[in-house]
Amino acid sequence: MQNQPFSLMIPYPGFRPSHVDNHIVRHLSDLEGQFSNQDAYKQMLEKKDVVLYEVYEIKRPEIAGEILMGISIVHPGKVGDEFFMTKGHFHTILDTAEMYYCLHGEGFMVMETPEGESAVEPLAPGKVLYVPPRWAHRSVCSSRQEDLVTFFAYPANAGHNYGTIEDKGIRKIIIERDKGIEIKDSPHFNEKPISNE
Ligand code: PAN
Ligand code: ZN
Repeated sequence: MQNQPFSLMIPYPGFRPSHVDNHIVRHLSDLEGQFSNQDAYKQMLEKKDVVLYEVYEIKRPEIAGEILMGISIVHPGKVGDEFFMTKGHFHTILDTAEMYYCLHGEGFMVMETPEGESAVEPLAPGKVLYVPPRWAHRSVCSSRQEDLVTFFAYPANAGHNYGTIEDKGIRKIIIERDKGIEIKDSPHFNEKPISNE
């Protein structure tokens, strides 16, 4: 791994970085139990295990002092009324922040602390979002046709804790009904994982 200064391009309109070390592709099946309408989830999964989002990572040593960065692309779509989203996580080292810069699309960052505070911040091109230490974060794409594309950077030793959200869910959900886009309390927060049977 180089220890000289380096640069890369994030070309418009594809947004795939010119240098990528790791391409993560997450499917519907990776978010089992996370969408509130489990019947809609099952029906959709029976048809096709669609790709919900992709992450292009630029690797660095996962040690204090380094920064990890990359591009996250959440595709448009819904499970029932609920928009496609990332798994969402706390950082394993809770006291680590993250910054996001929205490059394309429309969406939201859904955030919460272990103490139960929650926040939902709209994302649009040009917006920089600072996720402070201790706040879990999940990106949601709310466009009908366009990907939500964000650039992110965070301390390389942060680590990811997915288990808390997998087990308890997250407090706020983003849905679309006749009235338009709504931010709602999740009906399933803090329940046991929703069974898929
Ligand atoms: C981002 C996220 C990325 C995918 O790099 O990892 O948006 O979301 P999930 O990790 O929740 O699947 C980040 O927040 N890293 O810390
Ligand atoms: Zn993170």
